Amino acid sequence: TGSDAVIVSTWDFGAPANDAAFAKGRSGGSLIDMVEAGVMVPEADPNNHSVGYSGYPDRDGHVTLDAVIMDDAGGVGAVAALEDTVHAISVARAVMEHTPHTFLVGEGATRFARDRGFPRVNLLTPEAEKAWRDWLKTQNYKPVANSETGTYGAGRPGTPGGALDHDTIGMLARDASGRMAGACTTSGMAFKMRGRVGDSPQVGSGLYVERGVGGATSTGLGEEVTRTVGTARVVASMRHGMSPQAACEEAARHIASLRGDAIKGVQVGFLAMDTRGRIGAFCLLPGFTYAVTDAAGKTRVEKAPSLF
Ligand code: SD4
Repeated sequence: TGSDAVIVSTWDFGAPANDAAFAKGRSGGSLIDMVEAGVMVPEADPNNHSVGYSGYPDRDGHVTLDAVIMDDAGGVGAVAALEDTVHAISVARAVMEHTPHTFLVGEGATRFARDRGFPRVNLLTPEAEKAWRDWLKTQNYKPVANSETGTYGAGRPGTPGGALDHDTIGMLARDASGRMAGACTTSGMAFKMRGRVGDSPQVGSGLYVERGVGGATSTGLGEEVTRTVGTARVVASMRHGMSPQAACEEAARHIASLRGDAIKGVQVGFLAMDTRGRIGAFCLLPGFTYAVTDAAGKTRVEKAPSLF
């Protein structure tokens, strides 16, 4: 039914992340502990080329990470263009908890990570470097829809699960009283311009959580989400009475009507959960999957309906 969902996250690789988040909650962790622990799973996964370690680099060969973490009491921390650090989400959490700010970027974010004791790690694996060198030959910058799903990370540029990956994990968690938190982390679009920041680390675009209402997260081509502040829109619709499902559909339709031909072949997916555990998911193109964990800790992967 979905009415008892406690954790949701984007894509099929969200399933093990949900399980880690659920286990963290079981062992007494807070909602923030849960979403952090959850998204750390794909961040550290060498087979996932779109989040954290082994992410595909920008066009200059640097792996740069974007992440945000948010509770429902105004707590927010984010980083963008973070380098040489595996767990961007934990650095985002440190921004929230140990600085007067909400968002650090680039060199300052990376220096902050070192100051907080996060180890310096080269994120560019030989495999990702090879994909980048292959990409340099053609420099085709067209994103591949749904490159996140299925055999993610297994392929070559231009193949499903291969390249021009722009993928992300966004996660929402709630407790029995309806309090919520969320996290979103990504290495962004493969072979992006240096300095490019997507939707993922931006509050209201990649993630939004509001006390008493619910939360939403997004995936896909970030530019199409930031144009419309997509997840703030989803949550606003929920605040005004729409179901999470109707709210996700409305936000996707809005992008489509605003952008017309410009979003042909472009994927955007929204995933939402309200404080009661009702979920919604909708995307532009078929293929967006998400993972749902219920109150008993059982996790399943679902396919979101699509506009096209
Ligand atoms: C971005 N939205 O950087 C992210 C990428 C993504 O699935 O979600 N990929 O544009």
